[in-house]
Amino acid sequence: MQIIVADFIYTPEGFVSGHAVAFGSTIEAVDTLAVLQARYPNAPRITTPPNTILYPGFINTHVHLEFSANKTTLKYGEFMPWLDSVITHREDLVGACDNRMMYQACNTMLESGITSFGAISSFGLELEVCQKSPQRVVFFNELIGSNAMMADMLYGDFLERLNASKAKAHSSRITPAIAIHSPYAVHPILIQKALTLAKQQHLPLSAHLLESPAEREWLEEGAGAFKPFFEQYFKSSIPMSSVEEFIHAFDTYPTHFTHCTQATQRELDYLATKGHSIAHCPRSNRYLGCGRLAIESLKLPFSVATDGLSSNDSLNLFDELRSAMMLHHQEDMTTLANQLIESVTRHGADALHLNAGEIAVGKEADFTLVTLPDTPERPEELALWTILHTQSASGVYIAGEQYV
Ligand code: MCF
Ligand code: FE
Repeated sequence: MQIIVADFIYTPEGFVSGHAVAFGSTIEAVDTLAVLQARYPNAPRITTPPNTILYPGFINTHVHLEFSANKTTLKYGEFMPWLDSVITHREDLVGACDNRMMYQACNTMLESGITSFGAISSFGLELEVCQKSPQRVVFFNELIGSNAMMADMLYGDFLERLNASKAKAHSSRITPAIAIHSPYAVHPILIQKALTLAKQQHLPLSAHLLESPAEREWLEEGAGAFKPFFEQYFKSSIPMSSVEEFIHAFDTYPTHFTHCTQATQRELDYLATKGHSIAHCPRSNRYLGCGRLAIESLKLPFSVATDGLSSNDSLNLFDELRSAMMLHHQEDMTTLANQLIESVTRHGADALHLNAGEIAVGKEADFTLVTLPDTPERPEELALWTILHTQSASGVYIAGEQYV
């Protein structure tokens, strides 16, 4: 048992001062230091620098580690040219991405206070890195493929990867999970099989959804930039699912949908009625020309996430949060900053089925410490100064152990 003291603690009731947290691998108590010292007289005390805020560990719900080698290879600006460049360079990029590079990616996330992340795994190549990384990893095995003739083979390969991640679950902080790539790239037969499995085994589930204008045009009209792409690579010229069919397939299982930048208000409201959530990736959406998710009118929870280096310039969560501040430039600054912090804590934990994301008794002792450069004049601006002034966390704890 240890006791940590900080000038401010981000609790479900808001920022509190004059408090401390007693913890082992989970949080035991949140109270004044005097009360905690009386209750745990032998617990060592951890002090933090002035103007430090104790947050629950931050959660990045959507990242593709296998694409970490990309710097100047993939084409940014518009979705379809990007996707073409992924198809052209995928082998080289994935080949160039070794474990060292993926450790580096995990470490960048750790230094920016990310204690848990959702790894979207296309090939299972990051499994060893995720097993060894100190962070909690929800390992989303990706199911992708539109050719019905190949369905059995693709599903078999997916099951093998899923089982490999299950085998690591006991010796690491990995949770096995499923990612259905998207409505345009996965055959309905495969979608049904994966959904049945996720429901039976209560596995976290995620899917890219309505990311680009081209995706919408293809799903609705079978036209636009996706048409020549599908004709060329898949010898098919009609979409496999409509938007409605795809969305309705998930009705009875809460799913974490990524992007949704091109979803209508009606579709977003429908997703809200079914208990779903959204991974919102501001820089990825900007770099792939996908538009802005109107977070101000969402009725469902969202988490801010980095996506992979395939559509970003860093995996630093503070960079992402600052970008969100710029993208949603019409929002009130302090309100938005508070929403963004909630998105990478409580909402991220809910989306990934983690018992984390809150400084509350019984939750995992995952902490991110942020030290502000000066004394905050107004306490209501703590979230804002956190986002604007921080490049890296001043301390990171996972399961009660210090890593930064
Ligand atoms: O989230 C971004 C953009 N949307 C879709 N896919 C990916 C993203 N970053 C990497 N990807 C991967 C995806 O997992 O790129 C491949 C898939 O393996 C695209 S193939 C349709
Ligand atoms: Fe993605």
